[in-house]
Amino acid sequence: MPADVTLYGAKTGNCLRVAIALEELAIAHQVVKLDLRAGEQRTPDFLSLNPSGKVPVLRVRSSAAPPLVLAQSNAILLYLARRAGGRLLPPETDASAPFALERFFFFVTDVIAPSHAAFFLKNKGCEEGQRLMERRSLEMLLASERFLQNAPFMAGQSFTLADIAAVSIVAAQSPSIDWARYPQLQRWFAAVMARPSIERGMIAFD
Ligand SMILES: N[C@@H](CCC(=O)N[C@@H](CS)C(=O)NCC(=O)O)C(=O)O
Repeated sequence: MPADVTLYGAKTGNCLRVAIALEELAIAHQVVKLDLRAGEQRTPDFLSLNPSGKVPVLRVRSSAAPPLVLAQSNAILLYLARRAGGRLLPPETDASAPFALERFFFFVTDVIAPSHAAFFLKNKGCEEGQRLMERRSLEMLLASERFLQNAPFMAGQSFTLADIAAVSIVAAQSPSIDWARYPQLQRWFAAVMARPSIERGMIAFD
C-alpha cells in the first residue's frame, strides 16, 4: 500500500484490533491518539473526518486518488485484509476461508458485542444487566477452546482476522479466565501474544 496511512484512535479494543492488523501486515502508518475522556472525538476537525465522532478512523492518502477515510473497526479490518491479498483472510480457494470469516464474526458479534453492552450498562448504573452481559461474553469466549483442538489458530493453520478479533477480548478478559481448564486457549494466547506485531499493536495508543 504505497500511501500515507493514519490511524486515529484511543486505547480501546476496536482501535487496538486495527493497530494490530496494520502491524501484522507491516503497513507503515502514523497513529494519532485521541483523548476520549476529554472529548477530542467531538472537535470540529475530527468530526469533519468522522461525523459520528467515534474512533477508530483510518485515513489513506495516495497521489493516485482522493483520500479514503474509513470508520467502523470491522470495515477497516476487512478493507486491510482485502488489500493485503490473502493475508489475514485465506484466499477464497482455501478450504479454511469460510471459517476465518465465521470465527471473525463469532468473536465480533458473540463475544465482543456483549462485552460492549456490559460496558454501556455499567455506565448506566445497571449492575444486573452488566453482570449478565459480562457472563454471556465470557461463556462465548470460552467456547472458542473447541476451535483450537486440532489447529494452532482460531480458523486453522494460519493467523487470520479471527485471531485479531479474539486476542484483544481474551487479553481484556484474561483475569476472569480459569486458564487451567482451557489448555488450548492458553497455548494459543501465549503464542499470539508473543508475535511482535501483536506486542507493537497492543501498545499503539500507550
Ligand atoms: N462500531 C464502531 C464503534 C465505534 C465506537 O463506539 N468507538 C468508541 C471507542 S471504542 C468511541 O469512539 N467512543 C467515543 C464516544 O462515543 O464518544 C466500530 O467498531 O468502530
